[in-house]
Formats: sequence, structure tokens, C-alpha cells
Amino acid sequence: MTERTLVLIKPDGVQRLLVGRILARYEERGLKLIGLKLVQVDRQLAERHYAVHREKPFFDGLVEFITSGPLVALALEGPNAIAVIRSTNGATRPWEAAPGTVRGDFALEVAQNIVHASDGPDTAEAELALWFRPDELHSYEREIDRWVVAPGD
Ligand code: DAT
Ligand code: MG
Repeated sequence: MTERTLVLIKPDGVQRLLVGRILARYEERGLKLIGLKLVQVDRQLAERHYAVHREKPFFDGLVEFITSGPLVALALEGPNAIAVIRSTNGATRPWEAAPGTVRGDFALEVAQNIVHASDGPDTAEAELALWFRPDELHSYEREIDRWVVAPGD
């Protein structure tokens, strides 16, 4: 099923010059880029984005970290995009992330784990609405789609 989902390349990914390499992984997989921007997040957006973690002991640190510098927000589309991206990113705790995943290749600490991705259809829809206005998301055809996406998908 075609899905749309949100990815954030968090401030550590930007500072470590990994934006291009991480974006290339999603592109090369065949996912379609439908939205892209560099954002300096304010506290209010950070707290709304991580609202489910409000009661966690690491919440303040999380908000501090995500607002510490610009991040890159991506909207991506493709068959099973949510699961594809979660597995491409690897486990939340980088020491449990398989080599070959973004976190398994580029991260060591859970608090600096480089990327965020929506974890289900409902969160994907809510998070895309939080980070992108409707007119910032683009629908378009690619010549390669017939090689990447099965007919009818
Ligand atoms: P994910 O980002 O894989 O969806 P999550 O939703 O459980 O993981 O947590 C959100 C982020 O919070 C995670 O990417 C990094 C941070 N985090 C999670 N557990 C943490 C912990 N024990 N200490 C510090 N930061 C943590
Ligand atoms: Mg999460």
C-alpha cells in the first residue's frame, strides 16, 4: 500500500554532514521525495512533535536536542514507506541497530540517534501535518516509477 511518512534528519545529522548520504539511502531505495526543508525548530513544535514522550525522564533533553540547531524534514512516499524507512533507520538504540542501517552505521547514543521516522499510519499523518503545510507536499510522476513500483500499487 502506498504510504506517506515523515523523516527528520536531526541536528546531529546536519552537524555531522550526513544529510546527503542519508537522503541518498531513501532515494536509492526508490522512495519518492514529496517534501523537503531545513527547519530551526522552536520549543512549541518540538514539544508537540514529541508529545507522546512528555512524561518520560528524557523528554526535556529530547526537546533541548531537537531545538539545538537546524534539522532537515523530509516527506517520503512509496509502497509500505513507513516500515521501509523504520527498518532503513534501524533500532532506536544504536547499539542494537543492525550494521547497514542509518543508526547502525552512524550513531552510538540513543539521545543522538540521527533520524526520526513516523511509526505508523496515524502518526505519519499527524506528523506530516505538523511539519508541512499541504502546499509544501508535492504529487508528481517519475519516469522510474514503472521500474520501482508494481503496477496497481
Ligand atoms: P524512535 O525515534 O525510534 O521512534 P522513540 O519514539 O521510542 O524512538 O523515542 C524518541 C526519541 O527519544 C529517540 O529517537 C531518542 C530519544 N530517546 C528514547 N529513549 C531514550 C532514552 N532512554 N534516553 C535518551 N533519549 C531517548
Ligand atoms: Mg518514535
